[in-house]
Amino acid sequence: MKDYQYILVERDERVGIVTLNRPKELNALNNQLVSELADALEEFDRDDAIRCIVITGAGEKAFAAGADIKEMSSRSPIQMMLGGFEAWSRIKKIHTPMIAAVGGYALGGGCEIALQCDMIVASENARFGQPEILIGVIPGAGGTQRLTKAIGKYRAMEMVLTGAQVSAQEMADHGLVNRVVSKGEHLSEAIKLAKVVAAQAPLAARLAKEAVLASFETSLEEGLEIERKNFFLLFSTEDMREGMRAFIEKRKAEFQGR
Ligand code: CO8
Repeated sequence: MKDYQYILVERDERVGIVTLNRPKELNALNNQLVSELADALEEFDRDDAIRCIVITGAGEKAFAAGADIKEMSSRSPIQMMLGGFEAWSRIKKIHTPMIAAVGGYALGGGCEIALQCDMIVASENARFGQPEILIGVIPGAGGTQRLTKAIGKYRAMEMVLTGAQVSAQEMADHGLVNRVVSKGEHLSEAIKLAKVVAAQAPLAARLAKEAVLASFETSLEEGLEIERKNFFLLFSTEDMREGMRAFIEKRKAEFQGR
């Protein structure tokens, strides 16, 4: 693992954990932090030993309070375009399932990183929001699209047009948060969930993630086609033979990722 300045990277069995680590600035996402995050996610993605990734924020107050406003405030459009924001697009290319463990604020780009994860576990004190309108801009890393697809037009519109923060429980009621847990328990619960995912056949997990995400991009017919092809493809894996044999022999499957 590389030396990182703004993130912490660790492993717990087959789970890779990345902690956004600028707690004094509420883990505000400067360009270097996002680039380090993308590097760490890609490194885990290439690592066969890692089968699920958890992203969390350091400190009690925030997952991340958004892109670094101080860094952005004097930028021109061209500087924004050339200024290292491409790292945000690398996050969506990660094949390994990712879980956001959210405690405190997940605002702006922080909410958008959580939205790029495949599941969200949140503390009861978590607050989600797209407050960009309050500083004269709009979400730029997927908030208008992924949030809308996750919670529907009317709720997303209210969040994006008013900048209002929404509680973890409300987000769970709207289908965006998988689990609301007691304050401070979000990381341990997310790791617990990640270990369940990590125990599955990893190629099946990757192709399952790809198929679910395809539903956001395609017509039903095309999505069903992707699902069917991925289903058939898994019949080429040793883990499929092992999984089905273990079922028949009434024992626990031992998946090798092949
Ligand atoms: N950027 C920079 N610094 C921040 C940010 C931020 N987003 N959020 C908090 N901080 C800093 C504060 O400036 C403060 O620093 P200092 O002590 O040096 O003054 C420190 O963190 C603590 O913050 P507060 O004193 O403000 O703490 P409070 O508890 O009073 O308030 C809030 C917490 C409500 C979270 C408040 O800090 C806040 O409103 N933050 C800004 C939230 C926001 O507007 N986020 C959206 C930013 S824009 C964005 O995310 C766009 C993403 C686009 C990506 C594009 C990809 C191509």
